[in-house]
Amino acid sequence: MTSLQGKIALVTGASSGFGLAIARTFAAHGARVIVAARREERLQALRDELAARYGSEACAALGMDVRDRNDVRNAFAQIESTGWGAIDIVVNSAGLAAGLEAIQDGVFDNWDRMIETNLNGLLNVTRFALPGMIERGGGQIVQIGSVAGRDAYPGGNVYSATKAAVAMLTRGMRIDLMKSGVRVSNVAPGLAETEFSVVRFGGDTERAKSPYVGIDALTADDVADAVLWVVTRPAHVNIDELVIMPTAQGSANHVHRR
Ligand code: NDP
Ligand code: 8X3
Repeated sequence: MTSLQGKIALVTGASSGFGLAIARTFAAHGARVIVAARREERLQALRDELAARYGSEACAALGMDVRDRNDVRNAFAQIESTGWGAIDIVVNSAGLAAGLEAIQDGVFDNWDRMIETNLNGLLNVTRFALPGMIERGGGQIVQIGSVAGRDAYPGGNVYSATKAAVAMLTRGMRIDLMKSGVRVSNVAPGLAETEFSVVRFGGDTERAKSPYVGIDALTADDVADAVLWVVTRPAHVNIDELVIMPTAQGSANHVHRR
């Protein structure tokens, strides 16, 4: 097992859901975490929380819109200049679904947000993180994919396409990076109750409950636990893909509700 003690981990999407739980879990296991997202007030609160528990060097907060390449470039420059540059682990958790319309009713803005965040955003962060990892002879990138990237479902069209792209990108990265000592993994969860559906349904909190009715959905902590396992394997072990679903979910399309 590889210890996280003293390792530096950058977690995007850390203001909510999986990213938040992953940041807390990593810090609890001794990592120093850089937490990134757009809602900086949430990041500051998380930084204060982790500093109170684990010391002032446990966490750094970094406002960043992953879609904006210059923003990401500047954020990495800031990481470098403040002594947090030797990043060992990146978890690309920033992402979203927007809408659930059939393709013929698709909303262009929603398509753009999903593609720009889930794919371009993940690429931006990964591209700026990799040179340092390669120079240091190792590191790990963990993508948060989805079971939606394995199966299509009604209205999931563009969201599923972004997650299928993440899965294929991870496979391509593995081949490009296998000489470098850098590990790459795709963690693909099923239904998990976070702010994901609130975002998908544009803030409609009632509708956002509907995917989780009659099922014990995954929690963000379940996913953080899986990611912790992925990043604590010995250095010669790469978990290429890890799929995690609620017991009552058989695929992106098959859910047993009570
Ligand atoms: P949440 O909505 O709870 O969290 C999403 C996070 O992404 C937030 O921290 C948000 O922060 C951040 N984010 C969104 N857009 C941007 C952006 N442009 N720049 C920087 N950060 C951004 O959802 P989850 O935690 O559930 O989702 C995390 C990932 O897991 C996503 O990729 C999602 O697709 C995936 N996933 C979710 C599943 C689920 O059922 N919940 C299942 C499978 C995969 P902020 O708004 O502050 O920028
Ligand atoms: C999120 C899971 O099934 O809502 O990626 O698309 S699902």
